[in-house]
Amino acid sequence: MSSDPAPHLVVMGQGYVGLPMALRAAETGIRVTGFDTNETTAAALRSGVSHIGDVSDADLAAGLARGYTATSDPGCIAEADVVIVCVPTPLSADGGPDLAAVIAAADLIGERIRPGVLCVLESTTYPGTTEEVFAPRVAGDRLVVGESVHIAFSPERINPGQTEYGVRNTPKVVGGITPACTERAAAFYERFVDEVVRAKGAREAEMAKLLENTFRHVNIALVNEMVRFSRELGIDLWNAIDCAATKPFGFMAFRPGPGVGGHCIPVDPAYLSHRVRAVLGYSFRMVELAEEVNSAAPIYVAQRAAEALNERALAVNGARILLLGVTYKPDVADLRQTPAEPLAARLLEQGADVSYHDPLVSCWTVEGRELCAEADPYGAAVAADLVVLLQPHRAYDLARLEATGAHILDTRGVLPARGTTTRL
Ligand code: SAJ
Repeated sequence: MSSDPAPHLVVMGQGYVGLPMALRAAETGIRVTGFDTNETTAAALRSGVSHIGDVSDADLAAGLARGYTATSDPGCIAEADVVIVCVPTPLSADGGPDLAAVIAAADLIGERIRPGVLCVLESTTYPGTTEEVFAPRVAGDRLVVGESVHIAFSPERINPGQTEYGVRNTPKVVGGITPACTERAAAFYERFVDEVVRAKGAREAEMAKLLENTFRHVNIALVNEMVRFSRELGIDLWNAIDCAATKPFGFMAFRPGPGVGGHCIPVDPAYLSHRVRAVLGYSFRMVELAEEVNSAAPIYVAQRAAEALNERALAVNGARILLLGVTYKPDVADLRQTPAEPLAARLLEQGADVSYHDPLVSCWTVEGRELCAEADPYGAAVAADLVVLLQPHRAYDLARLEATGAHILDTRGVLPARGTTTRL
């Protein structure tokens, strides 16, 4: 732990990454200002109202009591000793990186910071972004990186919806533009993170994050492809995975599903494959194939739904189909890139009467059509011609669902494959 006087930290972006980070730092006596371009967000935070599911109003109140504050005035950057940038890095329309928020933040910093400041980018991006895009805007021709300004990259590792790992106990990878930048950033994070891992440089830290999530994307695609031919071979892949998962080393279980959603897994690998193609002129084939397999998963579910109805001489056209769990993963109220959307669109296109239930989604629109939200999933299951279980939220009583006797297509392998339940 450092004995230096507590610095003034400005965290740019007060979303699911920036806000928990700001409040953790404030716990250790660091003076923290949360900057967000959205004044409505900043005002709500100042008033003690959290817009982040994993941050309670009580957590926020404790931060405010320790001196945390929020603002949309970039003037706060001029008083910062440390600036951490936690802004979104979505995909652009052409599937490449959209660094607009990173560039805007870097420009705001470059216009205001005093000499001697540490700036860290946490937004997930392709290797080279910190050095080629972020640092030049921050330092400009006014400051010298590694001397009058220190710049590093440190990937965010916030995992929405789970509480076992938080900012403090998730190891923090840090890589600087120069060794001095690495050391300065590491020393700063050591004030409020239990374990800090020094990368060789910013590019290695950027790549570490993309490796973490590309690893998931590719392995999810592996089982999403295997589940298709396993079924045709008469093999229960779900059981095979459970068996393989008993291996105490050298294996990590991933399971088939209706597709890969969220703002991390389907996005981060695309940053890498786009960079490889843009700089080196050839494709990162594993990622491109994984994207092909995973993006086809919702359509495969629609095909399996048609097969399940067909077994009872029912057509998709006119069938009452109930989707259970439409968020991108269980117990997270987030619809970003949810595979439920392309699935619902395909079923609607085929003439199905689609309704849904999700305890976390009160209103859901697919391609401009607001779908009926069922109040009672079990009663709706009985009335449906087919139930498609997408996300097994903890709120669902799966035994009760099975006991309804409804015809269920289980896309997660969480129900016994018997009676009127069939698996993907
Ligand atoms: N999925 C499958 N099969 C699996 C695992 C996931 O189909 O075996 C699907 C999920 O349903 C979801 C998508 O893939 O639609 C992504 O799931 P995820 O479990 O990877 O959840 P995310 O997107 O919230 O990923 C985050 C990541 N955290 C950060 O980037 C900081 C990831 O690195 C974490 O490993 C992951 O949470 C986690 O472990 O929950």
